[in-house]
Amino acid sequence: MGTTMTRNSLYNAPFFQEMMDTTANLYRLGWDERNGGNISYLLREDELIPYLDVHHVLRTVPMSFDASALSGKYFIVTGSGKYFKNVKRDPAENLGIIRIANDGNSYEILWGFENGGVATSELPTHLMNHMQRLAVDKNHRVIMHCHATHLLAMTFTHSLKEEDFTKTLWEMCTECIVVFPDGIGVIPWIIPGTNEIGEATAEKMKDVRLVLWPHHGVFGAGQSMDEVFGLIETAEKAAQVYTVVCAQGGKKQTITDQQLQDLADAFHVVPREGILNL
Ligand code: 2HA
Ligand code: ZN
Repeated sequence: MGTTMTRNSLYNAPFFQEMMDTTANLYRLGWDERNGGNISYLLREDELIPYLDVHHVLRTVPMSFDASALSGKYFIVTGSGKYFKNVKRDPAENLGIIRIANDGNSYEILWGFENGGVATSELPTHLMNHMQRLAVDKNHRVIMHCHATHLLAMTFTHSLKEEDFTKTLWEMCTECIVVFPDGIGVIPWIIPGTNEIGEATAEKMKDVRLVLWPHHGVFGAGQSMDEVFGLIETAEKAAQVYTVVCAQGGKKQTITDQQLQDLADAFHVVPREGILNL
């Protein structure tokens, strides 16, 4: 590799296109008003090399927690205070590519975050979730946060007990138990952007890929952008159906626990324990 090597435009990289499309979709769906929402996507070095000189560090930014388990790992991340609405128009201002530094207490900006920007205010939760998910799934890659409207609304009107919340979502669309047999986790209300909310969320991520932040939004985890988007979309659709069911006067009949178990068996998934009464 000499100095004459020409690189491909980063804007054509598949992961870059996925970031632009996903932020645009989340905005279009109304789940990321203003600077709401954030995404981080774990990238392999060999995916980046054709597009970026990974030896050229633009800036180093300190962090207030130990992410040494992720040292040397690369992420494309949305920016703090940036609007998903604006990502497609100006990716370099609203997105960044970072590498977790060797000390685990800072990250290096390799591209983007132009004009002094930094990674999302929810970086502690993102990185803690990545560490937790990688510990249980070596193919894990994406953490996504958004303010999905009906899920958020349900945190005002529905029991916040995880078993109750999961059961209601499973009942609202036949697909749900197949898409998230692990159910949904719920943490207490905590100030966003803190290490404390990151730790509480990551603790849940040991067992589930969806975690609800009451009166705020939802976090999803998975192996690809499509998988995580689909996971959040499926739970949000169930919450929307729940909202309509309530508005129509409530359930007259439902998918029974036995039918939910039959679905799980048919699709070879194991439903989280303690939810179905059989
Ligand atoms: O990035 O959504 O939770 C803005 C937020 C904070
Ligand atoms: Zn948020």
